[in-house]
Amino acid sequence: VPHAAELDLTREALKQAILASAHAHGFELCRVVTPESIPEAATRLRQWLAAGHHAGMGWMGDTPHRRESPRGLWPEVRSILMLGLNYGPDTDPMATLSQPDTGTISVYARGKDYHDVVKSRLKAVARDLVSLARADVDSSQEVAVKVFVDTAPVLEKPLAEAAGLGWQGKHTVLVSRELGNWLFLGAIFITLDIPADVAETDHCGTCRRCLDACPTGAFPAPYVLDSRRCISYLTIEHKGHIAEEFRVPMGNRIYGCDDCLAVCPWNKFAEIGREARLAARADLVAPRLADLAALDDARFRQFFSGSPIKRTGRDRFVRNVLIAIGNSGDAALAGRAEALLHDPSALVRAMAVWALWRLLPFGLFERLRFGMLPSESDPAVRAEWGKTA
Ligand code: B12
Ligand code: SF4
Ligand code: SF4
Repeated sequence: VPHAAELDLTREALKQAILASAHAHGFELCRVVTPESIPEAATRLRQWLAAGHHAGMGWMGDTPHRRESPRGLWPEVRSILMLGLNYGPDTDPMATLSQPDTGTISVYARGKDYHDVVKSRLKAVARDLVSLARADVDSSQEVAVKVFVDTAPVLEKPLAEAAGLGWQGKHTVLVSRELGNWLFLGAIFITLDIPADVAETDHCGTCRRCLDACPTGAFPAPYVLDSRRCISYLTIEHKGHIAEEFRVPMGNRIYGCDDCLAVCPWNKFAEIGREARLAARADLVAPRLADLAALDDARFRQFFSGSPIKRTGRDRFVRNVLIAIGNSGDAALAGRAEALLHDPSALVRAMAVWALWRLLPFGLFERLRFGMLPSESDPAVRAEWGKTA
C-alpha cells in the first residue's frame, strides 16, 4: 500500500487504494455498499424468525433493530466494505461420505478457526483504511471503523449481495460468479462516504441441485432454510439430543454439512483457498470414528485447540460421532459405543445406546439393556433403551 500522505486522493482513488489493501491482505473480493441497500432484508428476517426457522438460536431474534439494518447497529455508519475470502477445498468435500468408519467434517472447519483468520485480516485492512482516509485532503470528518465477521448482528449475505460480491443462492449462501460458494464473508463499517458498487443479480436460473441434495429436506422453499432440519445447525449449534428422524440422514456428518454447497455448478470456477491457516489439517480430512469416540474432555480440547470444532465442547461432538457410529454398519465399532454407556453426559449415553441398537443383534442389545436400565435415571437415555426390534 503506498504511503497515503503522498497521494492526493479523491474518494474514488481512496476506494481503489482500499481495494488494493484488501487484496494485499488476501481477500479475493471486496466491494462497497451503503447502509440503506438492503430494505427488504428486515421483513424477510422477521418472517424467518416468525416461522421458527432459527431453531434454538434465540440470539438471532434479540435486539432486532440492530440486526435488521446497519444503521440500527451503528447510527454513524456511512459506507460498508463487504469482503470475501475464498476457502475452496483441495479435495472432494463429499469423498468421506462413503467411508463409514470415518467422520465427515465440513470444509470450513478442517483448518484453523476462520473467525480469527478473517478478523485479523479485516483489522489490517481497517488500519490501512483509516490511515488512507485521514490522509485524504477532501476529508474533514473524523473517521471511525468497526469490523465484523459472523458473530455480530449483521446480515452479511444480503449486504454482500447488495455490494455485488455474488448473490444468495437457493441454498441461501452467497455464490460468486468468479469463485463459487466457498467464501467467508466479513464487513468493515466506516463513517465515511465511499462510492458504492452495484448489486449482483440472481444466477440460479432453473437449477435446484442444492435443494435436492439436502439429506434432511431443510429447505421449505427456495432461498429459505429451516435451521431445525439443517445438519449444520444440529451438529454445531443444537445443545440437546438430536431428534431420531435426523440421525440416519446425518450419515457420518459429524460437524457441519456441505452437501448443498458442494453440488453448486458455479463451483466449476472455484479455486483452492490460498490461506495456509485455513488449509485442511491432514488428521481432519478423514478422521477415524474409533479415535474420535475415545476423546475425553482434556484430549478433545487439546486435539481441537485453534479449531472451530472446540466450540461444541466434547459432549456434543461425541454425541455426533456416536450417531455416525450407529450409521456405520460396522459392528467392530460397537465396542467404542459400549465403552460410553457409563459416560457422565446423558447426551453421550443416549447416542451410545442408539448406536448399539443400530449395530448389535437385538438379543445382545436386550442383554445390555437388562444390565444397564435399572441404574439409568435420565429419561431421554431410558427412552433410547426402550427401543424394540
Ligand atoms: C445463523 C447462521 C447459520 C445458521 C442458519 C443459516 C441461514 N441460512 O441463515 C446455520 C447454523 C444453519 C448455519 C449454517 C451454515 N453456515 Co452460517 N451463518 C449464520 C449467520 C450467523 C447469520 C445468518 C442469517 O442472518 N440468517 C438469517 C436468515 C433470515 O438469513 P438467510 O437464510 O440468508 O435468509 C435470507 C434469504 O432467504 C433472503 N432471500 C434472498 N433472496 C430471496 C428470495 C426469496 C423469494 C425469499 C423468500 C428470500 C430471499 O432473505 C432472507 C433474509 O435476508 C451468518 C453470519 C452473519 N452474521 O451473517 C453465518 C454464515 C451465513 N454462515 C456461513 C457458513 C459458511 C455456513 C455453512 C456453510 C457452514 C457448514 N458448512 O456447515 C452452513 C450453510 C447452511 C446453509 N445452507 O445456509 C457463512 C456463509 C458465507 C457465504 N458464502 O454466504 C456466513 C456468512 C458466515 C461468514 N461470515 O462467512 N449458519
Ligand atoms: S448444510 Fe446440509 S443439511 Fe443444511 S441445508 Fe445444506 S445440505 Fe441441508
Ligand atoms: S446449486 Fe443451483 S440453485 Fe443452488 S445455489 Fe447453486 S446455482 Fe443456485
